[in-house]
Parts: sequence; C-alpha cells; structure tokens
Amino acid sequence: MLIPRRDTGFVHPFASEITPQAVYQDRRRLLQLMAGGAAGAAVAAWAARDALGQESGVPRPGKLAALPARRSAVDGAATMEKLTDYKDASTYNNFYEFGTDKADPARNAPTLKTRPWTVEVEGLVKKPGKYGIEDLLKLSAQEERIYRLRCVEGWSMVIPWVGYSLSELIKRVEPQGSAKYVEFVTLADKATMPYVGSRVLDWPYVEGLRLDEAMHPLTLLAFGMYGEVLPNQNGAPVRLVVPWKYGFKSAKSIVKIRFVEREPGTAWNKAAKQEYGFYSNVNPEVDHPRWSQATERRIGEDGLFAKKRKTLMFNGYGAQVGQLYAGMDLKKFY
Ligand SMILES: Nc1nc2c(c(=O)[nH]1)N[C@H]1C(S)=C(S)[C@@H](COP(=O)(O)O)O[C@H]1N2
Ligand SMILES: [Mo]
Repeated sequence: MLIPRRDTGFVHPFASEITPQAVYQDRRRLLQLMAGGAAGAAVAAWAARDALGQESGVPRPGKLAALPARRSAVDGAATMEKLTDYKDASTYNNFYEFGTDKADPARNAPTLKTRPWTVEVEGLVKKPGKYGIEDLLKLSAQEERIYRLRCVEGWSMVIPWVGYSLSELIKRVEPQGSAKYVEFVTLADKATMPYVGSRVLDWPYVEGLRLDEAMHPLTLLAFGMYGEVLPNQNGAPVRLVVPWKYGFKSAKSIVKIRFVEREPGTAWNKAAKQEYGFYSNVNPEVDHPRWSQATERRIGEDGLFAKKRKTLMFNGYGAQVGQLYAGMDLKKFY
C-alpha cells in the first residue's frame, strides 16, 4: 500500500481447488426469490441452500467448513449487487504478514494456525475476559451480510460475509464511561507469518475505531464468507469488516480487543501519517496524497481496461453512518 502499484493482473494459484462461484450466485438468487424479496427475513437460507445443493448434485462453493447463517437485515446497499467470485476474493488479498503481493497471502497463509485461538478483551471494560474462538463464534447468531470492501488502492469487491455485529460482544463486556476508542490487535507470529519482522510495517498490525463506530450495527465481527469459515488469507479465524471505511480498517486475525481512552496508533497511520488518517472513511472527495479516490475498479467485473465506477461517499453506506460524523470536517479527519 505504501508503493503505488500498477496492477499486474490476477493470479489464481488454487483455481483448480475451487468450484464455480456461479453455483453459489444462482442459489442465492433463487433463495431471494423464494423469500419473496423480503430482505432480512430470517430465512433458513443456508439450510435451503444445502438442500438445493443435494438435489442438483452441485458441490458446495469451496472446501472449508460450512458456517451457516441467516440473512441479515442490516447490510443494505450492496445486497443486490453481483458478488465477487470466491476465487478472486480469496486469491487477491492484502495481508502483509504474509507478503506484500496480492497473491502472497493465498500462497503463504496456509501455515497460519487458527486453532486453538483466543481473543482477549481488555482495558476499560467492566467484564474483561478471554474468549476461545469456539465460544466467540457462538456468542451471537451468525448472519450473512453482503458488504462492499473498498481498498484505498482503488479496487473493490462485494462479499457475503458471515458474522455478527461487534456491538453484541461490546455490550457483553460493558465498556466503562472512560472508554472512547477500541483498539484491535492482530496476531504477529514470526513462526507462521513470514513477513512479521520485516520493516514494511510495525508489528503487530493494529487498527482502531471510535467506540460509537465500533458499536454501529454495520461493524461486523466476521468468521466466514460465502457460507464457509474464512480462508486464512482473508483473516481467519476472526476479523473485522467495517464497510464504510477503506479496507485496511478491517483488521484480520484479531487476538486482542482493547478499550482505551485515547485514539490508538494504527498500523498505516504509523507507517505513513500524512497518507493514512485514523478515520479512513471512504471519501471520493479526499484524494490520497499520491492518487485520486474518486473511482474504483470492481475486481473480476470491470476488466483491467474497462471504465472504472464512481466511488460512493462512505462506500454507499452514508444513510446508515453519516450521522456518526455530523459536524466533523472530513477533509481534516480523513
Ligand atoms: N492483520 C492484517 N489485517 C489487514 C491487513 C493486513 O495487512 N494485516 N490488510 C488490510 C487491507 S489494506 C485490506 S484492503 C483488507 C483486505 O481484505 P481481503 O484480503 O479479505 O480482501 O484487509 C485489511 N486487514
Ligand atoms: Mo487495503
């Protein structure tokens, strides 16, 4: 992300292992029709999907463990957009612990050990604690949310994530009145992450949100995508997805959630302060110092030389999150 890169095209090292995503798309469409278009109705979507799969003899989308979820009412904007192919979403990644090239995470992340896994909740909360990943998974009902993910580099994807609102966890741990920010610390394990220790970033990779941003129902604690547990390269076993902010705010492979009083230092802010601010809201009107943020390329859909699409304010989630920033100068707080 520090170096403006020209796109070198897509690499699909594991293409042969992944069944066509079209199958998934078709079933979703069918289920939407079956649900009478009632977005958010608690349809047993995944049960139905599996049944459909059995009937038609079509294999499941990938080969990771299924993570059943019901359709959510909160995703909104991107729900009816064409989903990014699973193979693109899982082979075109940013996960610098595994390398800086888009194809590196898929190649190198198989070494990541996602079990056992503990997420520690600490800092200014009444009920700090350690959550084993299995308990964290079951803390609230899993929902499927279709969110856009827009990278600061100028590309975007539309992904059906599986998880629940981070607010479910936050409510349980009862933040103290003095807690104003939430810090997300991710794994930095030299033994399994080849680039930890390299000078490209300060490790561990840390992200942060204001407490009200973290409490917003759109902020998703994600455990899966496309109906399955997350592939390692997408941040297994648990990551954040903050759909109205640039992709880098969505910290992967989280090990600590810490409640603090002051704005935490974050990985990209520390690496290049003048380029990556704390807020990092998707904002087509605020250029990155070295390139424009006015347009984006939808991965897998637009083609390398096709016309780019216009980037939407707050990545299209303005109606839901705009009020969080009322009265703030978003050119100053970028
Ligand atoms: N721990 C960690 N989390 C991370 C990153 C990273 O390098 N390390 N990269 C971020 C960036 S820049 C983006 S765009 C998204 C990419 O998520 P994806 O690979 O699932 O599309 O993850 C974010 N989370
Ligand atoms: Mo990014």
